[in-house]
Amino acid sequence: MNYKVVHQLIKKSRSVLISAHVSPDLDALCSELAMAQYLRSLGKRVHIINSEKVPEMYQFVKGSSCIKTPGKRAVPYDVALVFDCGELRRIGKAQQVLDLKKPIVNFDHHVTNTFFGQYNLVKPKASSTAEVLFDFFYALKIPLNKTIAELLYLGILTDTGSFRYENTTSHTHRIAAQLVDFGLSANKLYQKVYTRFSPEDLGFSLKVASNFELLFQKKVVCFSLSKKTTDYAGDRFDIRDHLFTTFRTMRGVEVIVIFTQIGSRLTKVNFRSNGRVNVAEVAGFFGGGGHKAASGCQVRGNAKDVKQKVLKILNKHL
Ligand SMILES: [Mn+2]
Repeated sequence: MNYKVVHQLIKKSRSVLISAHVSPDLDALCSELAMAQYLRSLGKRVHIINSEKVPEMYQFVKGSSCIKTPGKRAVPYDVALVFDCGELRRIGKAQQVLDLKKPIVNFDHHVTNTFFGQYNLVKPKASSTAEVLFDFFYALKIPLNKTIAELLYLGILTDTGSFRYENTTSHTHRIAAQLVDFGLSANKLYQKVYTRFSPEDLGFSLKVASNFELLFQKKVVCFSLSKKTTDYAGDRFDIRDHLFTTFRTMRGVEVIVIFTQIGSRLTKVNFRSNGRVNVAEVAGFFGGGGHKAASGCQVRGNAKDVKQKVLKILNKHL
């Protein structure tokens, strides 16, 4: 890993651009904010520019109000740090502020990463980008503080599904232990992330959940959602996330797949695997990407046709 080279590059720059993927999750946001904290402690000017504003459900994260969306003006910077993106185009509209003459550092953990940076700190075995960033700080003996520890913990907590997914290793737990030692409360952080449904929202989500379909000897749980359903919650909560979390607990289930028709001839497909089936391969077949246990793609066609095509390929991986 080019830790030292990247650190030199950061240290000699005056202004740093930070970005992460569209529809950011907590791993993306918290990695950005943890790095920003460190850079500010070095006296750097930091611009965090994401494609969209921070979703309401993540606005509790300390410092998230400093994250901006691309404006009309160019942002002057010396180096760009991109977090949690398998490909550069995943930063969406933030590409507008990129100056391709300036170096890009790619911090990530997607197996499908394209190594788009001049420097690539990519660890497909890491649970999260927050874990990659922890390793970066650790290797360079950079001291952390409680705020950074909380941010990294949130990234790891959510990308491992609260330390339940296959990407959780002994290394992940050792890092978590070191972070908790900064005096953070695992319970409080858990509550902030997961105890957040209004009675109406939870009722709605459970109603949607009751429309599940079981396929292939009950190994696959399938949902076909309308855009109206996925839009219902706005950015208060992510209904797909809730369905995934709920249905992972069903005995014998290998894969959960959600089809959402997002255009007249465009369907979004999201996969989660309980560990045995590599859903990055299935999404990859349709031009998408992700991780072994969490992936997605967009396929041309209405939900019904896409479902048929995707399930056929998925069946081969069971
Ligand atoms: Mn991630």
